[in-house]
Amino acid sequence: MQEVASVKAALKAQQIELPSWAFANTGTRFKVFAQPGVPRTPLEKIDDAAQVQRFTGVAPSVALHIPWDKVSDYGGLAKYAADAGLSIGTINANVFQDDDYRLGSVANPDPRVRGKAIGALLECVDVMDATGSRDLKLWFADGTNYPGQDDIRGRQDRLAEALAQVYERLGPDQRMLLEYKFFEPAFYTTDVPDWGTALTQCLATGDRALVVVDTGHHAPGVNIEFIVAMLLRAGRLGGFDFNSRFYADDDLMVGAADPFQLFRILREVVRAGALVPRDAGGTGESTPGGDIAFMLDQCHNIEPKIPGQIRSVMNVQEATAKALLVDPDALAAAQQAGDVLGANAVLMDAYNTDVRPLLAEVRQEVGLDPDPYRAYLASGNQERIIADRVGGTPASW
Ligand code: RM4
Ligand code: MN
Repeated sequence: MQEVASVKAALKAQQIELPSWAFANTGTRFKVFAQPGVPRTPLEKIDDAAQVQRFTGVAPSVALHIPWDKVSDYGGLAKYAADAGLSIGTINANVFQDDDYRLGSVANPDPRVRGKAIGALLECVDVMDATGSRDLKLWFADGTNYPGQDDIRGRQDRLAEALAQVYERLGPDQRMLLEYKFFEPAFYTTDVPDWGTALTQCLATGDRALVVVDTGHHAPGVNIEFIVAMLLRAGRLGGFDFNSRFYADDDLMVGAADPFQLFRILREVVRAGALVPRDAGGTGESTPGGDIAFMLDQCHNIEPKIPGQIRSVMNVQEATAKALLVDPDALAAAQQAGDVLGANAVLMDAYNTDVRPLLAEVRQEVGLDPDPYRAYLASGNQERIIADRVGGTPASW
């Protein structure tokens, strides 16, 4: 069995990053349902993220999306976050919501549009400099809808050129995270559709170009933990965008659709000793490719947003605790002996453990309420923001 003390230490050292956009009004292409009390400004999004951190204690950073979180003073924004006990996490570049990007951004056939997109990415690096953010996350909506529409290889060349140009601008401690997604909004080819393409582009770009696995960005049935194991082995896993999907890129709460898959993914992370960041204590050690950013990338379209984020963090913690409970010696022995059922049982024993009491203890040991979700509901914050945030324009897509 795993030492309870080391499991607890790892759970206390775990860090999960919150997406600023999770607190905004979001929806499908059919309807965005507005919710009362939604933040009107990036500062109010930080206030909401601070609530999640206040009750969970493992969510100390918030990711921004530019231009959704555009402000005139990024240093001031970072200071505001620091005063709220948070740091600014990953900077997400949005080069998909401008008319110019109809045929793509960095892979667009028009050099003028490519230049504009690269300019937007370089601006994100300025934001990183001003906020102290480490990671630039790139997701491109680029692709084509019809066979013959554009040259598949030419688009890869344009993409490579853009990545190289932006990489060049990064500071020595900054990283580029490249995210893939198999389709949507493009329906025929997508320029970064899978981990093979993302990894190939990263390898050509540089050591600090790493792949991001968004759990919702795969075809049904894809073995995501296998991809995670491969990227970890190559030292090229930069981070996760956690969410769940029943069908496509559903952006539902992580652990809601398939907690077993989440466990299997986190088990590979634990197996690689990559759970907790460098210098954070606990049992993990960093991988050669650098630390892994554990980010949520979700939309709470019909459920309340702060509680949705708290529930998501708790879901990641539960899957992590189970992954930490896998007995590596018993597993290795069973694998070595060719004991198929025995090896599987080691994993399933861990997965089937009710880890909620353990997590309640962990929280109490660091002075938190054992049940962050109920504690938040009882705190009165939801009523307060609903009463306070009247007027203005709620943040939305
Ligand atoms: C994309 C991708 C990005 C996220 C945007 C909102 O599908 O997952 O990570 O920033 O959506
Ligand atoms: Mn994502």
